[in-house]
Amino acid sequence: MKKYLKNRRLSVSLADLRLANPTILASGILGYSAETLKSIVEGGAGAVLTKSVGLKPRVGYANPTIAQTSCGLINAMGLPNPGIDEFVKEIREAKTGLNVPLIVSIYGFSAEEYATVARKAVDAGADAVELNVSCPHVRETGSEVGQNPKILAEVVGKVKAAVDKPVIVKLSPNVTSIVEIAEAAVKAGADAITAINTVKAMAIDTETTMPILSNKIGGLSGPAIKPIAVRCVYEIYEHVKVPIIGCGGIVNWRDAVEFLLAGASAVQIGTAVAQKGPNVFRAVTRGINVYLKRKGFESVNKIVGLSHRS
Ligand code: RRO
Repeated sequence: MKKYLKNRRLSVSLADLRLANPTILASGILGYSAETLKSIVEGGAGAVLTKSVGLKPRVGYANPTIAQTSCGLINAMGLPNPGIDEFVKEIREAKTGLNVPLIVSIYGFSAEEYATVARKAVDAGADAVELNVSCPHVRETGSEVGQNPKILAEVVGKVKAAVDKPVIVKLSPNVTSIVEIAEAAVKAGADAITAINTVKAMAIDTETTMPILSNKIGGLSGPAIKPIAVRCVYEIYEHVKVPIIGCGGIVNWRDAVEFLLAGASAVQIGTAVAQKGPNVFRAVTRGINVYLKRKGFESVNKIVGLSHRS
């Protein structure tokens, strides 16, 4: 293991999880295979997250599912996944020899479905589950759960009762008050909050005069959404006590540090991995280490929420 991965300055505790550094592969990037998750760990990630998996297989939307814009990617994949019963094989294989926590992202079309999928993922070896209550464009799941505090509380409560591993809840920015939603999740037992999923968006082809995505509307990711995500983390940090994982547009160490200062205990990297490859984790971690040393901070923890001091 590389020296900086054993560096105490960089290690963080997140709910019950211990990470050698605060960078995590965001859900939805690079699909499902155990092989690709291992390549992300070799790239220096402190933990890995799978794409969202549900009770039954889903093919997702027809192409085009991705639109490249001048300021980021818009996707509407439509939750394609093999279903949890098939996916448990990948979880078991990914766990073999994996020296970082494996978090499985899950979704359902009812609270019971979320709980069943969570239980199967944990039984197969997941170290934690992240509840996708924030996919911006699949009906009757995702943000339809995460925009309604009552339904969200029911989902979180059922999953908490079903598993004995940390339950992380990934929130949508497409709400009036993300603080109200975060509070509902924590009150129902969430061990950590991830902020944020993609921002509802669309792109239109001026030649065909039609929406580019087959689903018309999708979710924007990449640097354009970073200031929105930092604001969400900052607001949530002022109101809830559980750890927050920042997500949205992180490309380099400075972006990551901004999230930590806003109140995140760790960060997820997504779109930048698709564009720069797995070594982005190593580059971001090295940059955080140099920053902490230069500023005289003995650990990542010392800068979490530092921008809130008066
Ligand atoms: O699969 C998707 O289309 C998708 C998901 Br599950 C999500 O959570 N966020 C997103 O932008 N796309």
